[in-house]
Amino acid sequence: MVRHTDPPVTGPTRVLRRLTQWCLAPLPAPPAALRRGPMRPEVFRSRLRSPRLTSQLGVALGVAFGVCFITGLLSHLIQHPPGWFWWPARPVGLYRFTQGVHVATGLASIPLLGAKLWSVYPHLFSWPPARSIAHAAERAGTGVLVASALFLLVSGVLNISRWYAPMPFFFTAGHYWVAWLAVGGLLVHIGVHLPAVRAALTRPTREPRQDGLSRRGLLGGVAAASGLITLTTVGQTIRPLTGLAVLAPRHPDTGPQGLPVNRTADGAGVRATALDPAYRLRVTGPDRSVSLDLAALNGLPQYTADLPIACVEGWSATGTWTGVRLRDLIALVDADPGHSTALVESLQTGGRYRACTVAPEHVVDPLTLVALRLGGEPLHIDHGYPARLIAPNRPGVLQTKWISRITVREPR
Ligand code: HEM
Ligand SMILES: Nc1nc2c(c(=O)[nH]1)N[C@H]1C(S)=C(S)[C@@H](COP(=O)(O)O)O[C@H]1N2
Ligand SMILES: [Mo]
Repeated sequence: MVRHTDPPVTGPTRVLRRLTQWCLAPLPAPPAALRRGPMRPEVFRSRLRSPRLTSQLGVALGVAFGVCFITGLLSHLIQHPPGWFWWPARPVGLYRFTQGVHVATGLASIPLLGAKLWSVYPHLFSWPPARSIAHAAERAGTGVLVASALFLLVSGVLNISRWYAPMPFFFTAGHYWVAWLAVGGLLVHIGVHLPAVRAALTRPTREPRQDGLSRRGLLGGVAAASGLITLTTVGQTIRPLTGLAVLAPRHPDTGPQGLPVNRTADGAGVRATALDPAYRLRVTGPDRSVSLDLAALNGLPQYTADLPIACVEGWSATGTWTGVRLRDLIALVDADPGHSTALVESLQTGGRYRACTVAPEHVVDPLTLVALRLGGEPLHIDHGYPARLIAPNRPGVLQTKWISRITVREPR
């Protein structure tokens, strides 16, 4: 008779098996030092913590993060459009709305996340820390979710406060990739906990009468905190609420010509070239170019449009802009505006926002202007004198100031 013996296990399989045995083996009791601290039985006394509270906060947070992710992703796609992406020129204020929603839902999430973490943090001290490999993986996933959620809220707030110093990385790239981590973690988290959330939300509650704050009271407090943050910041983009915007980093009516300035002419290093009488705007088409001085630009048909600057940082403000239609400039070099893409470049020689690309939907739109005036006066130098792009439904970073060159490419 032949006896079967398992072949010797080597390499990674052996490591994995060891790890499983280690994880499944009963762990020794936590060290005495910890048992005196947060691992004492009954150390977390609040009767407010319950699966129902955690579930309700979780649903609210999940919705806020979902909206935040979709609006943030949209902003990313508009700024870095892949081939399949199309973004219309109308409605004029759609981006103003979606990015306003992004920043508002992000800010409103802060009290929600605080309360949610408070409701579950005693789990940090449970023993054993993991019951199985699956449980360990689930906890590690939750760790990634918590860390990335905190990162997004903190980096977002630092960015809109224009306090870039604590972020040694490029904000947009860090915020973008961590958003994917958070959403991945969130989907797994929802998958794992959905049955428990369902049960907690459908089970009829008989809450013990207790002194002090009730669950409803706590939820009301969290909702009030979120509401208050929204009310004191959303005025940076909703005009009638501007007076209440005491926590908003930007007020939409402070700045030269009644409009905020993102980067000044001195900051961009363009004061001398912008004021130089030898200034020319050069428009280059596939077959010919024109070079226009300020008098020539002012001699072309002028149009006026009320359009917002909708900064990615969540503030927005409407100005009354007057200037030349981009499509008219493109027609000057015999290109077809409906099928042209325009590269718009600034006098600014460096910097991330010195140039932008204008897709045909925007090029052909009659509201897309190379603006020479704001509120009837020549542009203030900080708003882009002598000429700046202003187009409907577009992030502020794509409204290039101090334009020096337009290069037309056709067909797309
Ligand atoms: C207080 C909270 C938040 C604030 C203040 C905030 C602020 C911002 C700002 C200012 C931008 C524009 C960046 C730029 O284009 O220069 C942005 C983009 C973005 N946000 Fe947030 N955010 C917050 C929370 C979140 C959360 C929770 C998520 C995801 C769940 C998220 C996902 C994104 C994404 C994907 C982008 C696009 C990044 C890119 O253009 O590459 N944000 N956010
Ligand atoms: N050349 C150039 N144009 C630029 C920028 C810049 O840094 N350089 N900043 C952009 C950003 S982020 C915004 S929000 C708008 C703000 O326009 P404003 O300063 O006239 O309000 O200008 C855009 N145009
Ligand atoms: Mo901006």
